[in-house]
Order: sequence, then C-alpha cells, then structure tokens
Amino acid sequence: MITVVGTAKTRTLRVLWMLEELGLPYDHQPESPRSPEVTALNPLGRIPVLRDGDAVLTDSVAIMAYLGDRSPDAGGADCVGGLTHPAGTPARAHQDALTLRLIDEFDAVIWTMARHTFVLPEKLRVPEVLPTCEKELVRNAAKLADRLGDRPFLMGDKMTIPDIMAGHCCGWAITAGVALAPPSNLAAYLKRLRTRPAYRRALGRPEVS
Ligand SMILES: N[C@@H](CCC(=O)N[C@@H](CS)C(=O)NCC(=O)O)C(=O)O
Repeated sequence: MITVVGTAKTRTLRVLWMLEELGLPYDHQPESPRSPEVTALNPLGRIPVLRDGDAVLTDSVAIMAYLGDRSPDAGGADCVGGLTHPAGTPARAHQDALTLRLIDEFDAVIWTMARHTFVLPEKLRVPEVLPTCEKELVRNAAKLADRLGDRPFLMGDKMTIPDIMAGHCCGWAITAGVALAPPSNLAAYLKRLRTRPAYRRALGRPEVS
C-alpha cells in the first residue's frame, strides 16, 4: 500500500493530486514538516514523503515520476498514461525539461519569497528581494503562456506531470499574494486544472489535527 506523508497545504499536494489523477489507492498521513514522524522517515524533515512497501521516497517531483513510471497505464482519457512519457524517449526529455523549468522559474522563486517573508529568522531576511522575485514570476508566467499557446496542456493534448507542477506553483504564488497577472490563456488553463475533480479531492484531504 502507498502512504503519502505530509499536509496537503504544502508541496505534498502535488503527490496527492498525481495519485488522484492516476486513480491509485493510498493512505494519507497529514504531517507537518520537521514533525518527529517526518524526521524519522526523512532526516531533512521535509515533506512530501512517500512509502511504498519498504521503500521510503522523498521529493515531490521524484515521487511523481516514480508513480508515473510504476503505473504507466493509469490515468484518465485526457492524460498521457501515468501522466508520464516513457523513459528514454524524446517526449520524456521534453516533459522533464518542462518540469525542471517550472522548478527553476516558479518553485525556486516562490520559495525565495517565502524564505525572505517568514521562513528565515527575521535578521536574515532581505525584503528588498521580494519585488524582484514578483517581477520574475510575472515575466515567467508570460513565457509559460507563450509555451502553452492554445493547447489544453503544456505538452499538447494530454495532461502530464508538468501540468501538476504548473497548477500547484501558480496556485501557490497566487495564494501567497503575488499578482501573477496571468495572460488569458494561462488563466483559463489554471482554472481548468484547479477545477479538475482529482485536484479538488487532493485539496480536500484532512489537515493536521
Ligand atoms: N524539492 C522538495 C522540497 C521539499 C520541501 O522543502 N518541502 C517543504 C514543505 S512544502 C518542507 O518540508 N520544508 C521544511 C524544511 O525545509 O525544513 C520537494 O519538491 O519535495
């Protein structure tokens, strides 16, 4: 049985959403970062963590790729099987390039903003970086809108892991108060992603009690 460890308010949401898209059964343990339960599994104290039998896996992107490779036929009719093109194909390299681009251009920038807003001790925060980060996100959202064009998903007609990354990161930025100003095609795409039943189910997971 698969167990996802981590509260859905964090990057754990990506893994929950992926599992819901794939339709795989799983348990959810909504732990906070650095809780004793998390640190026992991941010495870094970070979530998400995924347990699959004896395997203990970390990092949302590594976990999503694992799940996709593990269940290549899973997912709905509008998804690539396993939301993941097969390893060793040019399509997979394009998909991975997009995933890494979303980490560079969104995850890392939003994380920098979070660190300089509430994560770092106050004396180490440099609030002057915040407007620059916000400008970068707006510029990167415009570039992502160009990449999307009028296609339903970033890789074309079918959903893949980069769409989960885009939906999660852009939602995270907007929730954090960034005026992302997404061009209309990107705004419509984000709305489509965030109204998917699998996304709503993942978001509705119980929280840390
Ligand atoms: N690249 C990792 C980042 C994991 C991460 O930093 N998770 C945050 C929650 S979203 C966390 O657990 N932070 C606690 C810490 O860094 O001490 C991933 O995508 O899973």
